Amino acid sequence: MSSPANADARGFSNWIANFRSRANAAGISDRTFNAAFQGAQYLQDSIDRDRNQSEFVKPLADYMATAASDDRVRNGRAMLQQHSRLLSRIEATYNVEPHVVLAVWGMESNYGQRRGNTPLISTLATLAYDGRRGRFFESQLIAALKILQNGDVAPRNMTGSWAGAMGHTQFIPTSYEAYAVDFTGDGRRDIWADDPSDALASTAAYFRRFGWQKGQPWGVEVLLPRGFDFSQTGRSVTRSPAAWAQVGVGDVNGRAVPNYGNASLITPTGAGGPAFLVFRNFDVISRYNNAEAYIIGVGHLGDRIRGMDKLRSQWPAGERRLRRSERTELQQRLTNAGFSTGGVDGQIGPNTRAAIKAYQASRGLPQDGHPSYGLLERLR
Ligand SMILES: [Ca+2]
Repeated sequence: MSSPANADARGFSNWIANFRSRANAAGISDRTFNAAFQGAQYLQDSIDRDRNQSEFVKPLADYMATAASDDRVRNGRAMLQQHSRLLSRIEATYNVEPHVVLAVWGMESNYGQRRGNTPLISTLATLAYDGRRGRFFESQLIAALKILQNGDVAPRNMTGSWAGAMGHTQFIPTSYEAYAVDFTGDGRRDIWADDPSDALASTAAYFRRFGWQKGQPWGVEVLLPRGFDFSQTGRSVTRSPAAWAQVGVGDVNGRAVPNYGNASLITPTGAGGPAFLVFRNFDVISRYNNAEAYIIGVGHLGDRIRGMDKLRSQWPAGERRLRRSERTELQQRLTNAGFSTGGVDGQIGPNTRAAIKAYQASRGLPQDGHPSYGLLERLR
C-alpha cells in the first residue's frame, strides 16, 4: 500500500498534467510551462502551514514586541543611511516617504534577510492542487507563470515564502503583475535580487496607487479621559480631530491632534491598552495586509525609524486573540443572547463589533466592541 504522502505526490503529478491546458488557455506557452515545472515538487510544509495559519493567536503585546523591536528599529535606521539616495529617488517618484517603505521592508523580510527560498512554482502548485483555497492559488500560479514568460526572473531564482509571497516586500504574483515596477531601468522588474531597488519602488508604487498621503501619519497614539464612552470607538465612527478633542481625546502630551483629516478611534486590545486616532493612510497600509496588528506594526515601526518615541501605553500582557472556532462560538452565543452578529462566519466585522457593544451596554460594561477571551467566558 502506498502512504498518503505518495498518494498526494501522485495526485499532484496528475493535477499538473491537467493544469497545463488551463495555463495554455491563459496564454502560457508549453515552453514556459515546461521550464517552470521542471523539478516541481509537492511541498507538504506549505500545506501544513496553510492549515495552521488561521490559528495565529499570539497576544498583540508579543506581536508588537517583534514588529518594532529595538533591533528592527536600529536596523531600519541603518538602512535609511545605507539606501538614502535610493529612498530619496523613490520618494521623489512616488510621494511615499523613506520611513514608510523601510517599515514595510522590515516587517515583510527583515530588510531582505528573509525573502523566502522556497521554489515558488512548487509552492503555488501545491496550494492550488490542495484545494482549500485552490482557486486563489491557481490564479497566483498563472500570474507567476506570466512573470516567468515575461522574462523578469529565471525559474531557479523565482523563490518565495511557503504561501507564495515573493521578494523583499513579499508581493504575491497578482499584485506583482499589477503594481511592480522596474526602477533600475534594466527592463526587468526584479524584486528577488539582492539589490532592493525594484522591490522598494514597487512597494511605494503600490502605496501611491491606493492613495498614500505624503506628510500625513497613519495614526496618532492618544490618551482617553477617565470614564470615556467606548461606544465611540471603531472604524465605523469618523470625526475631525477637533471633534475628538471636544470629547477629551488628545495626544500623549495632552494636546489636540492636528487636523490630518477625519479619524476613527481604535483600541486594538479593547478598553485596556493603547488607543489611536487613525487616518486615511491607515487604510492604505490595510491594502497591503488587512490585519489590524500588521497595519499598526508597519505604522509604528516607521514612526520609530524616523525617530519617534515608543508608545506611551502598554499592550496588555498575555491577552491572546481568539481562535476561529472561538470567534464563531462568540458570534453564536451573542446571537443566541439576542445580539445578532449578522451571521456566524468567524470574521469579526462591523456587525459583530456592534453586537458586542450592544451586549456590553446591556451589562453596564465599557462598550469597546472588543472580542476578548474574557467576553467569551462571560457569555458561556
Ligand atoms: Ca530592474
